[in-house]
Amino acid sequence: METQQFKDLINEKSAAEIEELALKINTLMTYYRCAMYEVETKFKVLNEQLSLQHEHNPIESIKTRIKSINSIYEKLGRKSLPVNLDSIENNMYDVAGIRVICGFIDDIYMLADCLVQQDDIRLIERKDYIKNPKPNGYRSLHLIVEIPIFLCDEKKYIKVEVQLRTISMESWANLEHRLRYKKNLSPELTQKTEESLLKCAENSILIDEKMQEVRNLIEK
Ligand code: 0O2
Repeated sequence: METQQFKDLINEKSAAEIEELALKINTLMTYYRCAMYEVETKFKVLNEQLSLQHEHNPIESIKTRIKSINSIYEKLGRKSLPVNLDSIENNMYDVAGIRVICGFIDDIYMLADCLVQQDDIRLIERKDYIKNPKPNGYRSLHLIVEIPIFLCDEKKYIKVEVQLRTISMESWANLEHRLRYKKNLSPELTQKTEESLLKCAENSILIDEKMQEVRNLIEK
């Protein structure tokens, strides 16, 4: 698919036009990278400030990633959306992604609130898969935000996807992702795997709840 769509994109274009398109794609990806750094910095600042107030760092770690051009084209194609630069800007919400991993569930909501209250942040979408886990057991808080980046001659709002999770949500999601790509499982084994993953997800909820309880007890 990717190859065909890429061919469509550059079809019948001159070398100069292809070069111009490549430059535009690079520029757009740079905007996404800058926006991702801006959001990452905001979380680092919050972590510093909140660690002074609460005597612990709410953030365990932060991961960032920019979606590859191939994955972007693949997703646009899968969703039957036009494959061009405007379509990326208008229809893709997760080109720039940042994942914030916390020790405790309360910290997730506190950090999310602190972020969206900032006056340069526009909240586009909020999906709470912690209160409403996916049927397979997936949990995380997802935010789509827009943040301005300041260029020489303009201010441009860019979308960034933020995923906030606890350590146990992160390890469950990583393992589930790896197992999902194991091919050639029999239907019986697939069903067993799904059931076991759901059990693991239930146990991971218990771990998060217990950890939160222990912290509440200590902080009282
Ligand atoms: P990657 O490489 O992590 O970016 P869409 O994004 O349009 O496909 P939707 O409903 O808008 O779907 O997004 P959703 O499901 O709220 O969140 C998408 C992202 O959340 C995924 O990105 C994963 O990172 C994560 N995610 C959602 N569901 C699951 C799940 O069941 N298991 C795991 N491990 N991760 C999940 P991508 O694009 O799939 O991949």
